[in-house]
Amino acid sequence: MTDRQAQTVRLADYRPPNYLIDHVDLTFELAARGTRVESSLTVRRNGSHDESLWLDGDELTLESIELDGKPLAAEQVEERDNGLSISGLPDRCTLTMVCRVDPVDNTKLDGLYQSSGNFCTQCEPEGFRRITFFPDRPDVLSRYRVTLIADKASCPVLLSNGNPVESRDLEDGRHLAVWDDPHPKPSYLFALVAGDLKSIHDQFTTASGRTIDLGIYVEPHNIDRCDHAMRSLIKSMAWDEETYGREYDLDVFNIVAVDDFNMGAMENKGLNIFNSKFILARSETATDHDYEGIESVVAHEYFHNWSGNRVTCRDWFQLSLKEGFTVFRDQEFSADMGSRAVKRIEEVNLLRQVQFPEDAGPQAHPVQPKEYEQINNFYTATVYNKGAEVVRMWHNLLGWETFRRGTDRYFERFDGQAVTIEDFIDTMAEQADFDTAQFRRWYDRAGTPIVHVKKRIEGNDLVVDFRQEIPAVAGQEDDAPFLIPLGIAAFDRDGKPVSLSGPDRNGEPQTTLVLSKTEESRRFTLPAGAGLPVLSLNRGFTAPVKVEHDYDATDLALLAGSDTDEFNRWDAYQRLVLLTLVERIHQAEEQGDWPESGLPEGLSAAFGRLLHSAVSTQGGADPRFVAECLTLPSENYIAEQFHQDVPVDAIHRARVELREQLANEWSQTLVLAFEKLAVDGEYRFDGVDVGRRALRAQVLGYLNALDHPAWRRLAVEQLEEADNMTERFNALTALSLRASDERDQALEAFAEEWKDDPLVMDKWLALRARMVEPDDAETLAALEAHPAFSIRNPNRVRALVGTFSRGNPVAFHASTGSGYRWVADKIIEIDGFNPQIAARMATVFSRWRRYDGGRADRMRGELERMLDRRDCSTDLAEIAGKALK
Ligand code: 0A1
Ligand code: ZN
Repeated sequence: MTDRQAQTVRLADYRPPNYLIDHVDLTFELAARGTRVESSLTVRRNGSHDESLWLDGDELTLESIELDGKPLAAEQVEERDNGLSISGLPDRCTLTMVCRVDPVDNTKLDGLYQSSGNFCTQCEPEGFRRITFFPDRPDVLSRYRVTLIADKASCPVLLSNGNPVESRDLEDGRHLAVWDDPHPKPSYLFALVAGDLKSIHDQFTTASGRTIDLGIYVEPHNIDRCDHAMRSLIKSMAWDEETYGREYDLDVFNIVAVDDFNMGAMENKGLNIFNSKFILARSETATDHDYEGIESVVAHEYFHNWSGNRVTCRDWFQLSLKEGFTVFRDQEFSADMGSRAVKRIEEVNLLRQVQFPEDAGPQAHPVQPKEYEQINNFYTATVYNKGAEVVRMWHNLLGWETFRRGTDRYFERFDGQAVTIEDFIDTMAEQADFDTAQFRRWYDRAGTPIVHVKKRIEGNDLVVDFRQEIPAVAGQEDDAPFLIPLGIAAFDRDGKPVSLSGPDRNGEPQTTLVLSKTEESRRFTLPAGAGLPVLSLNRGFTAPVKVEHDYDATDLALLAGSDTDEFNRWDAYQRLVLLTLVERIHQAEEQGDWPESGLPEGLSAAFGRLLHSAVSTQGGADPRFVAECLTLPSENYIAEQFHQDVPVDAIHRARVELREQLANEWSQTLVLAFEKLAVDGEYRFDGVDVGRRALRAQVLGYLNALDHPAWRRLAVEQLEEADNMTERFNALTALSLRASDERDQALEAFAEEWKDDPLVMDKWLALRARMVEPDDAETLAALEAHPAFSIRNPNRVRALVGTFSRGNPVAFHASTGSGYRWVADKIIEIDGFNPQIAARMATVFSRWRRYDGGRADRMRGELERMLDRRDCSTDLAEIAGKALK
């Protein structure tokens, strides 16, 4: 077995820090090897005690340590492998230390490292201890002054947090810059960047009239790809002032893009560092989807300046305090910038496809986790996205104005402090007229509640029965009910709204029920003579729950066409598709061979209606919304409908077949739509054009699901003629659906054309990863050996290994186990130099128990192989260990 020490950290064990650090003075003499870090900490005893001061440290070489200018007595310092313990300190003192670190060898991309030869840092959550010894916990807030010294020729740019205060040349060819951050901050928000970068600049004038200098720094060859990020930043700054009354608080705001980054981006105070994927865009190389990602991640990091930085987290169990809230804020920003309904659909898709599965498996944890082994493993969809849903419920239950009063109060009360989820809840609860104690369960109990809904007629009344089912997950078994806000409406057989509790101000008969008991019924009086209506439930996805209701295809088709809630119209259509697919798969299982089934009438008609609505000249539907509807549920989401023995191959087959049937039936209309939706003129990233391109991509995909040279020609023409990556890549994707010479030539030409552009090649790698056939070891080996791939770069790993394991279920789950083996091999290799990424990749094995015996055994075997290594990281060990428990 291993010699690793799994240490569980528990929320219940939280103790305030016994020393505080008011000021931190740092001087860096940067070098690829042997960077010298001098730190001077003003230490203050917190309370009255005689305990030692603990300073975290990881892979550091300590050269010297002094107390108030004198060497520390040897018996006062105890160096352990994870830090320093210092005893016998006065109430106040200054500790000065010199450490050495080797950025060039830092393959974990955590702490101070190099990306393309430039120096950069990542400190959240526990990277600062890899730079210098420090009480590396978010409840120690300090003012930082940072001096950077580096060779001027190779590092002309020197950046850190706060405002620039000095810069000058030194005599030895080096230069120096001093940065001062007046806002006390936890160490995880520290950052520095030094390197050969080019920048674009703009300004923003705040509501109170201060001018902020904005800069975006990138490697010189990317300088023509920064404009969209800058526009996004300026929009975010304006939005946070208008929406939340939050102004920016330093003289400068800088963003740096780096190619090697474990996550999306990081909100370091005044110096956000980004994965270049979320900054760089020009229309020739980035897709609409990339443009949207950039807009929302730039906003997310910017919004953290208040929700995260000014008001920060007491400890890492409070991570969702900043992440859930900030995701909610960035979601609303994006909704305001584009289509609200489409944004909501995307959010719910992510929740259902990533968070619900996480919440149903061995990695399930509450929005506020109660314990962890490796905090890096808790940057999850639950903490981020379910956390955002919980904030959204606060918003929906309180109403915008009251919610805003609550957030004002929260920012005012806790400005400059490190606080807890409890503090947020208490502040919001002051404004609330519902049972906030019961609402708190959303933070404490893992698992997705299921709401079973039944309807019946009693006399003239419609009676709706609700039953909450709270599934047992990851050791949590209590089934006390949640407080669930559930949007509901009813429609008659002609699709007309039926008044439930009297029309509200909009004349809309919908209402939001607040469910709070395990079983409860609601009674509504119906208009005389009304029959049993069709229910529209959880409208707009008011609660992150699963709704179980006995819908038949007729009900769903009716809602798909008539629901006044756009989100639920989409949801009804998706349910209708799922119903058809699941039925076919069950039939196949029962019959023992594949059923000959025609295209169901209702589904076909709904498909045609949607398509027509998008091309009709008068009052047509938003093409973007139609594109979302026509997107078939992913194989993974279909798999979620099966609890045991997931029929991987049947799911694939059913989905492919249905796509062909729909395309066959509607090919004329699809071709018409393809022509009508053409976008003229120069590329514009705006709602109208993005929507047209999105629907056109779906249409081209359906057409190319058919084996027809004419439709392939449409794709090849688009690939050759379009001047933007969105349309070119959509064409390539459509071609990739079937084997053909055109496909092979196009893939090869594309790779040749973009071989020097890593972000574009990531798209290509991901597309290729999706196309790999089961047991095709040769292709996997070729992709791995392809010059575009590098196992050291997280973006490349996500593109190839991530997409193969999550986006190609048939090959990943090949019954021989070849897919599992290949992915596990990669994970083990990656674990040797970047455990965070290895652990993330490994979560795809978590739910092995849902697969048939042979597959389950093989997946379990791979988890054991990952775990049973002497040098398995604690990151990977936590994930694999939980999966095997
Ligand atoms: N706070 C960042 C996410 C982040 C977390 C960890 C990182 O490195 C291990 C990097 C970024 C955000 O929410 O954007
Ligand atoms: Zn965040």
